[in-house]
Amino acid sequence: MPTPFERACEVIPGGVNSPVRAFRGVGGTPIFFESGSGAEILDVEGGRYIDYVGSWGPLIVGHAHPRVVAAVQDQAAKGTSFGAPCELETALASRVCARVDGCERVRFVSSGTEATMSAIRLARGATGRDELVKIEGCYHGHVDSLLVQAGSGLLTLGIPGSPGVPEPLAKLTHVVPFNDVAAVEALFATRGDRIAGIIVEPIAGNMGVIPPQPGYLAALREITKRHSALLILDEVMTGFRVSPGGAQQLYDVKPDVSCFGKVIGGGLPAAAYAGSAELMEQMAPNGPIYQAGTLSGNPLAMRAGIETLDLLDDAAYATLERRAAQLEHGLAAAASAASIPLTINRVGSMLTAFFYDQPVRDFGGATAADSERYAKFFHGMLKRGIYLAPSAFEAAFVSTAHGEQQIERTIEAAAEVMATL
Ligand code: KE4
Repeated sequence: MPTPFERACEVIPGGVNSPVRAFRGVGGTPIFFESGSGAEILDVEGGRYIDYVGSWGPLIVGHAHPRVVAAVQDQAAKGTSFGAPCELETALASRVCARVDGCERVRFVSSGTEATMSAIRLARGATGRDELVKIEGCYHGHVDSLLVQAGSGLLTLGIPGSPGVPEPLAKLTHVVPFNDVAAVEALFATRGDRIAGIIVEPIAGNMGVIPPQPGYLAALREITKRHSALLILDEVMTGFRVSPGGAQQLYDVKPDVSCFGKVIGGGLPAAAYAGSAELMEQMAPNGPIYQAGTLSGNPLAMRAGIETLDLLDDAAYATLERRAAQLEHGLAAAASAASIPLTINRVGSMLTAFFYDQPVRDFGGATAADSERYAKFFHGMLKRGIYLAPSAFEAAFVSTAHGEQQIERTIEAAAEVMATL
């Protein structure tokens, strides 16, 4: 009898609809899940796990939150999509504008990739410039212009990060290290008048969690302003997670364009890009810059997003902070007891434990960490009913549904596994 993965591999490339799910980063066979409730998920063989992937960030209030389920069920009974304006879009957009200082207009799309793709088109269209700057190790979805990697040597010109990305397009994107202001200054000194904008995860989450160094985001803001380029903060992961107003509120930096996703859809396909009225009204239909989408602002996703944001009150953020701190401290204590070098980077309810004895402040640090040891840790935890990201270069997410006992159980499991590493 073929396994679920074998059957999937017969009809889906690699058996998965997104590569990171394939367990290539940790080895082994991906688990097929069939249900989730609160902080726990059930696989098709009845295995139960405490879940720290949370669908890669959207499930900040846990799986199948009763209020989210009820809202989606209620909406589904009224029809799933109109392809026409619906007041739910206004309701969610208004919540975003109320929470995020400087957001006066919000355009919904269906994925974080669409949000960042639209944001860079807006930057290019609004400035009339073609070049972009991205940060090494930051991921913004599979946008051609952002699937580029650092060029060779001192050259910052991007080279394709994937076959299918045309070299001439990749060359328009410069790649500089995270937390390196001098590299940005030097780049703008020579090409500032050709750069449309910088896109950055304000807290890196796709090379593992790496917070910005003090002053880094403010420096990006100052340099882009000085060169009339746009600052795009990709808050697809951090938005509404690390604070009510996202990382930009936490670090008091105001971008020209913000990208949101994950939490804003509450587990359904919704994402957005947002900014001032002056800038955003340059998008069609009022402006000439084109972007569109059949299911943009989908009513089901709007309802799930509204319910999720409405559940994220001050008490919820306090709970997220308390539980994530409990996990961080417990993991650190377990590593110390086992004499295992561990660097934990955490901002609010997103964290990464690097098997490394130095601080991790950029891509070089993240890739110097011991990813093989992480793979062993991952499987040891899996055996003990704890589901972590199947990659050393991702974030673990704590939700409001993770209770103290579940965190304690996670820490006990970590202590057992670390003793075997
Ligand atoms: P999506 O197109 O996957 O909705 O969003 C792309 C994206 C944009 N910006 C940031 C900061 C992101 O983290 C992401 C997507 N994150 C990955 C994992 N960290 C999603 C998981 C996957 O690719 O399957």
